[in-house]
This record gives sequence, structure tokens and C-alpha cells, in this order.
Amino acid sequence: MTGGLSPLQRYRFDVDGYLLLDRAIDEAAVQRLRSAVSRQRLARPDGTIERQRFGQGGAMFGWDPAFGELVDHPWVVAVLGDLIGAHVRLDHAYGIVMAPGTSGLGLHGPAEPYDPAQYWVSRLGSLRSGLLAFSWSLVDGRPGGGGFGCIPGSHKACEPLPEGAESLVVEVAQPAGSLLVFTEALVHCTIPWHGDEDRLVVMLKYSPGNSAWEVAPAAPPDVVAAMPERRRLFFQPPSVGAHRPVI
Ligand SMILES: O=C(O)CCC(=O)C(=O)O
Repeated sequence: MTGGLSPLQRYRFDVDGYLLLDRAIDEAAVQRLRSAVSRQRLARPDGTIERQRFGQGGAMFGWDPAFGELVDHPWVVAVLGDLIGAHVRLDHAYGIVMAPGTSGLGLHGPAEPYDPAQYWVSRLGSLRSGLLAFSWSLVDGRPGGGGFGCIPGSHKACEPLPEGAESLVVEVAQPAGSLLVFTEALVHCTIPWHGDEDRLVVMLKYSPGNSAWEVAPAAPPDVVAAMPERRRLFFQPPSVGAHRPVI
């Protein structure tokens, strides 16, 4: 992908609220990230969300520069330019690890009737998202194996989430090296994982430059200071007046 989403991809994102981009990173990059995670000797994941999260608070950016390279990967920058705009910031990042047979988060989405941090607007040819998630898969998700699930189009729904909405969930299988982008205005969940190995995903979430979902900085100052200049711009705190354009 060069220079942003194609008209078909833009339309599809506007209709569905998510987009899967295959082969965003190659096998060597996947293996490098996987090795960096396994070097951490994380506690075995169980069914709890706490044990399914790793690298919070930007810790993973100190493990290997390969994690930092995801922050301003050219496809990420192109999508951010289309869906958030020049003023954008990395809000928070973490990894997800799930053992086969375990479940994750249930259906969740923006606060009703209006969520100032998690929204979707499409107007006169412009698409704009609040918190926007980029999910990098480090394992092969296969259809029927669980993982990310969502209600396509729910980012535009005007009705409160009804009882039984689980029946509308669609699974999105994420191949290794793929990049799944979704707006947090989309109602989504984790479908119980039934892959052959642990699920392993790196999640980076970006906000408009004035907005914050997480209270803590996305990474410790010393870790950000070691990054290339352009990448450091993504770690600005939220501000309208002081935020410098990133894209
Ligand atoms: O399992 C997934 O990919 C979705 C996880 C999720 O919704 C979250 O971490 O907020």
C-alpha cells in the first residue's frame, strides 16, 4: 500500500468499521517480534485479562526497536493520515497472549449516546475516527479459530446495543504478519481462542492529537528519547494548542 487507502479500502472501512491488510510485515519481522516476546519469559496466560496482557505502559518499546518500527510503519502512517489526520498520537500499546481454549473480552464499544474519545464520522468524503486500533498478528489465525470478532457496521449504529447482539458477531481471522485496523467506535470482542498455538498480537492504539483514552504516557520518556525524531512525535501528550503535526 502506498499513499493511503485506495477508494475501495476507504469505502470498505466506512461500511464495515475495520480493514484487514495482509502481509504488512514479513516473516523475519514476525519472528523477531516473537523472539523479543519470548525473551521476556512471561507468565503462562490463563483465562484472566491481566495474564493476557503484556508490554503495557510502553515496556515493549524497550525490548526491541522492532516494536518501535510498528509505530510509524509506512502503512500505519498512510492509514492514520486518511482516518485521523496530521494531528495524531499513540495513546497506548500492549500485547495480547491467549492460550488455546481461553476467552477474552466480551462485546464492547463506545459509550452511549456519545463518546468523545471513540467515534466515527464520515462527511463529504472525509473519514474521521477517534481511538483507532492497529492489531499486528504474530501467529496465523485461521477461520473458526477465534480471536478478533466484531459487528460490522456497528460503528455507525444509532440504536443501543440490544440483548442477543452476540449473534451478529463476525470473526476476523488474522494471518501472521497481517495488520487489522479497526475504529474503537466499532462494537467488538475477543472470540474464544482455539488456535493450534498461543494467540499473539501487538496492539497499538492512536488518538487524535487533542484526545486521550489512557491517562499514562504511551511509553517512558527515556525509551521515547532513544527513538528517531519523527517517531518521537507520535508520543506527544494530548493537546489542541501545543500538538505538533505528525503526518
Ligand atoms: O481480541 C482482540 O483482538 C480484541 C481485543 C480488544 O478489544 C481490546 O484489547 O480492547
